[in-house]
Amino acid sequence: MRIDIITIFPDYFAPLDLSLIGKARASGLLDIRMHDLRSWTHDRHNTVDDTPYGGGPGMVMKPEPWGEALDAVTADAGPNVPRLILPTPSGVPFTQERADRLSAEPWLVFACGRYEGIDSRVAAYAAQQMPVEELSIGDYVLAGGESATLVIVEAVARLLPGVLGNAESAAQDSFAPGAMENLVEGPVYTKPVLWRGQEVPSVLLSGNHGAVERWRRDEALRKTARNRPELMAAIPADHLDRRDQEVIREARLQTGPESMAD
Ligand code: JQB
Repeated sequence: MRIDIITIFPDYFAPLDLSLIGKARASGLLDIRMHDLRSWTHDRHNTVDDTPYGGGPGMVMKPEPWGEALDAVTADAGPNVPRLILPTPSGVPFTQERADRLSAEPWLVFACGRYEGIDSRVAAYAAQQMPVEELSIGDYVLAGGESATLVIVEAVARLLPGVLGNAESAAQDSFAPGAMENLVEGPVYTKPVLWRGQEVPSVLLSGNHGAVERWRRDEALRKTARNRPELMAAIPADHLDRRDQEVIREARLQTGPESMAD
């Protein structure tokens, strides 16, 4: 997969040299290219922002450097067109399902805004040339699109064949299609069996795979009920066996049906 990232802070992406993604790049599985938006400015101060029409606080990114950047980055590929990702707090929620779909794309371009965002004509122009997705990584306000881009690139890259060491792992993640529905992961343990007075739950040492799987599901249900009541509510009733229902009822008695999140 090829990924181009357009930003006024190319240094922000130094982490993409590390770990899984760094290795995938070194091996040629991932071709990530950073571009400094200011290289498509023409004034002495490399200006990328201006005051907002209609007034209001802050600055807005000027369309001209973005237009030139998108033209240049998408030019060197003949008939191939990339998918443009625009991280923005007003975007469609980025989910594991979106990560899966993006991981099947051959070429993604990320446009990282700053200030109060990018002049809206840039997205409209880009949409005439290529598929465009405005995505949000969550309901909080960041200072720019760079950290959101890092999040999306990591979530997508780890799904590429050969990037994750163990091909099994990605399929078993919480939120992965076909994982334990939409349950969060329960607790995990490794050696030593006794650490600072705490023992690993004995069922995990029992060698009884059926019992281990049942216990893991119990713990996942408990943690989901506690931390993510909205995920719990979305599980179809016919996906819950009698033991599931018992575990959930117990979890609700522990904290009460509403105040579970805190
Ligand atoms: C500028 C961004 C996010 C990109 C994602 C997420 O956009 C703004 N609007 C009002 C005030 C401040 C900003 C800052 N800003 C470009 C930009 C924020 C992405 C962003 C995002 N994806 N929160 N914030 N989930």
